[in-house]
Formats: sequence, C-alpha cells, structure tokens
Amino acid sequence: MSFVLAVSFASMTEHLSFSLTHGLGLLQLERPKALNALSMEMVFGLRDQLLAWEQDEGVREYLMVGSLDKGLCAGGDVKALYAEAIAAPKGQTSPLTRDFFYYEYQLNALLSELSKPFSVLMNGVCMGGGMGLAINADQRIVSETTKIAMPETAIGFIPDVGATYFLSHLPSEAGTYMALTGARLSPADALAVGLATHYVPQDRLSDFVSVAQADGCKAGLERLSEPKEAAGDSGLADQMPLIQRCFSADRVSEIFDRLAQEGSEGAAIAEVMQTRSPSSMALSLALQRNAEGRSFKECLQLEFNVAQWLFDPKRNQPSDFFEGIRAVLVDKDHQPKWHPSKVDDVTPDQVAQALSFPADRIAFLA
Ligand code: QUE
Repeated sequence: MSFVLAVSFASMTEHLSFSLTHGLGLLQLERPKALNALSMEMVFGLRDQLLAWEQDEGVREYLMVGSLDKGLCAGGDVKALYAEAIAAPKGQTSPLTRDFFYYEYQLNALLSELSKPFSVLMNGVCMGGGMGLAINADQRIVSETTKIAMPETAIGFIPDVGATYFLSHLPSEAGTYMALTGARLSPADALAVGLATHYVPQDRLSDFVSVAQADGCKAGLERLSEPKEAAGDSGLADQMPLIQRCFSADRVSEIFDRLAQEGSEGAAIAEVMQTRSPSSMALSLALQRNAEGRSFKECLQLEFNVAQWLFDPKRNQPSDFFEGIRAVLVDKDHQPKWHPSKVDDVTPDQVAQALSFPADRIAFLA
C-alpha cells in the first residue's frame, strides 16, 4: 500500500511506518507475515512517535491502520515470549515476560489520554493486543472483514490490555461472555455492543485513508462510511438474553450450570469453554467482577498483577500460558494440558493471590 500525497514527514522502523500529511499523523503497523503481532520494539516505536506528535502543533489528529488486506493486529507477539521463556534457565523467567506487558500496558494507557482526535481502522483480525491499540480511539471503524475477539483464555492467559475495563462496561454481560469464551465478534456485533463506532466497506478503506490524509478522518467518514445497518444483523444481539442469564453468575462452575439449562445454544457455548484454561476463566471472571468503580489504568495494573503472578517461578506450577501457546501457536496440536484441569480445582485463594500479586507499579506516561 502506498499513500502518495504531500508528505511532510515519513519514517520507518522495523514493522512500523509513520507519516504526517496535512496534520494527519498516520501510524501504520507493517508486519503482515505475523498478522501485525505486536513486538516490544513496535510498542516502543508507537510510544515514541505518539509522544513526539503530542508535542507537535503541526499534528491535528491520529489515524492508526494495520494491513488493509489482513487486519489491524492479532495480538501481542506471544511466540517471542514463548521462545525466550523456553530458552531461560530452569526456575528463571525471561525479562520479556515482565517488560513486554509492562510497556504494552503503558502504551495502552497513553492511547487512552491522547490530546488529539484518534481514529483506527479495525478491519480484518483485531484481537487481543490489537483491541488494546484500538479501544480508546474516538472513531473505531470496522468493515465486513472485521473479526474482533479477546481470545486469551484459549492460550492460558487473561484478557488484558484494559479488557478488565472495556469488557466490563459492555451491556448484558456481553463482556464476561467475550472474556471467558474468546468469542469472535462480527462487525455488526461490534457496532451493536459499542466496541466499534463506524462502518466503512472493505473496498473503500484505501480511499478512506487517502481522503483522511487530504482532508481529515471526519471528511473520510462523511464521504465513505455507511449507516451501521449496512453491517447486517448481529448474532450476538440475538444471544444477549441467554448471555445475560448465564454470564451474570460469579463463579465459572455456576455459569456452566446455567448454560446446561439452556438447551443446544447453551451446550454449544459450554463446549467451547471446556477447551479453555480453567485458571484463565476463573481469573478473567474475577477481573471482570473487580472492575467496578475502577479506572482504565487501575484495570491495567490489576491485569499486570495477574500476568506477573502467572509467570512467577516461585509458584512451582506449570504455566498454562506457555502450554497454551505451545498447543495453539507452536505445535498446533490444539490439545493443551491445563493445570488445574477442572474449574472446581481453581481455588478462590489462588484467584485472590493473583489479583493482589505485588507486581511493579506501572509508571504511566500521561
Ligand atoms: C489466543 C491469543 C492469541 C492468538 C491465538 C489465540 C494471541 C496472539 C496470536 C498470534 C497470532 C499470529 C501470530 C502471532 C500471534 O494468536 O494473543 O505471533 O503471528 O498474539 O487463540 O491470545
């Protein structure tokens, strides 16, 4: 993709490019072979460019884009974390298991406090860490290719990057459902629950970027967006009553009991949850319930506590996180061995310890 216009600034670092045209600061993720999976270097690159542009009066607004073909971002580069972790000496953790999340969450917080309008194209894959980049944009633009999810319980992790905040604010327990199951939302679903704000058809996205670069994102939306109805019907909206009934419970086992009362629709959801890490589900549910009254940054800190608890070598427990990455992304056998393997064996004491784990306080930038 190339944008040919009066470019007053352009730079490229590995897997990112930035340009400034007519006051629009364009931030582009360029790591298509890894679905724009976010490395620590990409986190630093985005941080430094945003901090510079925050101080630059020539920048009026921001637009973040990924690959117009493949999507915004598949999440954090968890394969790199896995590679570092298995290379570390026994009983030790690699620094990346702290640093990656620390700086990723710091970036998520910075994105929540930008002083200029911020738009993002959420076409294609927009999952996990990709949602952390997008969720605080003022204009969150989906197309018919959009696939949104917080899929971390499938790899033994927890919905992070502020999901404790933004999922807990969704209507009718939709966020609890997303957090525990990792359900994939369609563009219509995302618009229905408010995770997205605008719809621009896929074949107009490159025109949108061109118009935005010439006349700003507002003009781009005025000329090229369609009403939300153009995204079609939301399957999630239809399931909302069931989701509200089942996912309002405060224990995972109770959610399973309620799903069992709901016929085939409940059974299909329970079947997905049977494949997820029991610890991840228990921790995710606790995080969702602990979000009430907390700020976005407080939620990020809680997630950081839990993440660091998961990696704490002193627990002497095999990590569901590395087992999940192995099973889903490395060996791809899709047969993770979770510890514990049953939801009833995750104790309330463990969950409480995880949320109050004494991880470093994140020094937020803004
Ligand atoms: C759950 C996840 C992730 C996932 C798959 C899951 C995740 C993530 C990736 C991913 C995808 C493509 C890549 C890559 C990572 O997949 O967080 O490096 O090239 O980043 O089921 O949470």
